[in-house]
Amino acid sequence: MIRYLTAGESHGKGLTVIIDGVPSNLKIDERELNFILSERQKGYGRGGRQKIENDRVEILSGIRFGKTIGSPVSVFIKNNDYENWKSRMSITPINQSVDEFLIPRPGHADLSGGIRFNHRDLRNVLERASARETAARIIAGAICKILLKEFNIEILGYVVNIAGIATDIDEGLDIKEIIKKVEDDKEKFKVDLRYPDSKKIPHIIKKINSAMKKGDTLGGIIKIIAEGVPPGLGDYTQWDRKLDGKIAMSLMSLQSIKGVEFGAGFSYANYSGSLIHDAIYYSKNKGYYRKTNNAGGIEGGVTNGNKIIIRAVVKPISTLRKGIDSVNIKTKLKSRTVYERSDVCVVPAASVIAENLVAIEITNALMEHIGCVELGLMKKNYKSYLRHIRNY
Ligand code: EPS
Repeated sequence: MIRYLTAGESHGKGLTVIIDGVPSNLKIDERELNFILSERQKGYGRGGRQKIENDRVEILSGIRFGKTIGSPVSVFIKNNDYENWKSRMSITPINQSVDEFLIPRPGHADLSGGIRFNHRDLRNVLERASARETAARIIAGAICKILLKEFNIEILGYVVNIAGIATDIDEGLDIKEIIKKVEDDKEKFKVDLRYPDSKKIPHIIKKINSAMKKGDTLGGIIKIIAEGVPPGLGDYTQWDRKLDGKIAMSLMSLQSIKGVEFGAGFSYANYSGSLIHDAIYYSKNKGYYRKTNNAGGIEGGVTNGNKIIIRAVVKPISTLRKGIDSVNIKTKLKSRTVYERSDVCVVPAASVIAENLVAIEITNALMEHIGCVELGLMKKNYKSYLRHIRNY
């Protein structure tokens, strides 16, 4: 089972992730991990911080001669910005006063986190609550994605709505086709939105530019799809073993996510059961199959062999240049939030992170099912499981 923990502050020395339970004999190319980090940093509407950072992994353990050895993998990612924050983020006491962060941003963890840990300088909260932490977390997912590729399981996260400009052009397309659209548009518009509908991209760019000018922020909806996932992963027998529950928790823990749905999701409310459930058919060639996939590939917490389809809503981030009404926690006086710097739109970045988080949960379900911690043995067991599916 993959377990992982991250540590590190946004403007501290750097971020660390320890990933426990990675199977042995998996080839890991540092360049692939660095590529994921660079994807996370992209997206039209990102802020100034991404110009300072050039995230790179420093692998500290668990890999030898380019392959995992079954020991915990630990990775460090340096914060370049630390140079500008050395005294304000000093680990040892210093003899000078530093500005305290006293005006909590609505929507951020500032106020609730301050109350929880009894911090009077809310910097202690925001440094850890920041989405910078995802640079470390995404590495756990990237390693899982590399593992899943060995089993022909592919996952893609992309964007289907920014600031209300929505598309369903992706429906029915497979991962390769969506990637092609996204790549073509990147070339055409010279912006990276991970949004597959070229007709609507100019409107989105306009919206982001206008939010930038106004000092505001924008949210949206991301979609994560997984292809090649066999039926039978996950479990219905206990609440904490359900795969959709695990994926939802993982995604809800991603900064700025406020809702997650599978398949038809919230629109299930609008249909009667006879119209929305995916009727089951059988043919000798295909085995069991469905003509629809409203369940989004998971029934009863267990995969059913269809494409896994997940959507999650990303709120507009809570650091606004124009400020929002708040209260100074020292004076208790009405105040506007203070602006240091921020992103305008993090929806594309969220889709990259989400793709990798989903990979972790699918990996765990797969590893639990085929019960091995060595790649070759896992593959052997997987073959026999695929045979079982064909014969069922
Ligand atoms: C982020 C780094 C942060 C923010 C953002 C994401 O850097 P800084 O605070 O120095 O600008 O840009 O963090 C937040 C959205 C947040 O709410 O704190 C990153 O690397 O992803």
